Amino acid sequence: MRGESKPEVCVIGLGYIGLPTAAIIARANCPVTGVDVSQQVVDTINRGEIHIEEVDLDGLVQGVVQRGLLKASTKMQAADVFVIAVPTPFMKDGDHTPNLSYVMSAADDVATVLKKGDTIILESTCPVGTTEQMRDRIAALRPDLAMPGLAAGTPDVAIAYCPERVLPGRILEELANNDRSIGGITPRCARKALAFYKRFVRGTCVTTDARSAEMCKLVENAYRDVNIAFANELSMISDAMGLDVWEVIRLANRHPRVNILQPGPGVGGHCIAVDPYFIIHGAPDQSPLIRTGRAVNDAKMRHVIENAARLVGDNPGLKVGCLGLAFKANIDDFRESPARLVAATLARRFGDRIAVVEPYAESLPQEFAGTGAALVDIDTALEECGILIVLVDHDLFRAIPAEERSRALIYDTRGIWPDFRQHTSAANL
Ligand code: SAJ
Repeated sequence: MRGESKPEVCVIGLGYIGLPTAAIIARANCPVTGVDVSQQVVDTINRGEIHIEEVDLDGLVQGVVQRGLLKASTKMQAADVFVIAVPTPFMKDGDHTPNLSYVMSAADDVATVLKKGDTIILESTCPVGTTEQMRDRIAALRPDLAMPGLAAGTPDVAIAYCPERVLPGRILEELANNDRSIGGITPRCARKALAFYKRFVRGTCVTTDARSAEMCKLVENAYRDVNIAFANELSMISDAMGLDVWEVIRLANRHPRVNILQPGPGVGGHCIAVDPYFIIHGAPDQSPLIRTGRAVNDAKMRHVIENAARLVGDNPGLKVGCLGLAFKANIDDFRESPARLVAATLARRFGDRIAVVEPYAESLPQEFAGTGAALVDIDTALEECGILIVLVDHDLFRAIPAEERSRALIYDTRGIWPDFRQHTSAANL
């Protein structure tokens, strides 16, 4: 990459973050190769189509593929800048140990084509220290290249950690406009990564060291998790006391320095419910609050299942409409969703009495198979169901007028129907 010439970029991982990132870099006229392990994903993108739902992403990908700026491949390609955006789940080992195998395998692949002058940027959410671990791994594979922070003198490559902080449904807008933390293994690495992000980010890019940038990403999501836990704890206290939690929060939030988040059926998605464990795993004895936040949000899910099961069990003649499967409003993402878990648990227990309404689903997920539960549209649910359980605050549900749901018993875990809140407290179920 010399002077003002456009760097060739390789984005590894073409999922919810990698594909929009690749497309936005390509829009800035940098030639991008997206690399993914899935041949199907690669073929879809090379046709100018997309495999995920995200506002305006289809048109953008189609445009940059047609202009020859974005192509996809299952094979690693040489480039000037490598952006790694692969998943970092945790292991199902009871300890929530971070699983860095995708990151390290991407690093191994990059090492095969790496050359002097290249920049490697890790974007995946990672435990503190991962970027240095990745550097050490590449150093072992490529002893011919001087790595930053290891040898004296100017290193041959730059390595940085630069997390995204975008919200599903607003990814393209937030990728361009949000501020970013750019953490270099050395200040020189941070400057190299900064020059790259300046090409397509309008938000302020703040440089720091790699470990601080790693922790910053985890802290943002743990902060939100702990704050949602406070709201969820208040909702369970309110249920026990026969109070309307949304009314209490609405009143408290009129204080100029109070801003309580909203309770719900638990916390879902792949970030907020996962990232706090990366902090807990790194400092188990120093993180009781963050650990408790996770426990409270999981307890809220069980609390909702118990309340819903009691309501359904106490009214054996009534059909039940479960409204929503997504992990949050107005998106088509059902992974790690409390709504999906609640609905599936009810389906296993109450079989064909359960009807699920999910405007973003074409069929029910596999765990509903054989339960007798059916996917229905909202009008069918309003006609046939004597019990309605609100699990997701999709706009479609929010807009249902009071008279269309006035005959049903309602359990509104999202607080979208203020006129029916008296039914939501456990004391009234
Ligand atoms: N939720 C509540 N009550 C609230 C807010 C959210 O119950 O008041 C629930 C949602 O229903 C959902 C879960 O929390 O189940 C997570 O939703 P979210 O909107 O808080 O967050 P995500 O997972 O879509 O995106 C988060 C964002 N992080 C922060 O807001 C700190 C986003 O900016 C990050 O980029 C993203 O995680 C990520 O990729 O890490």
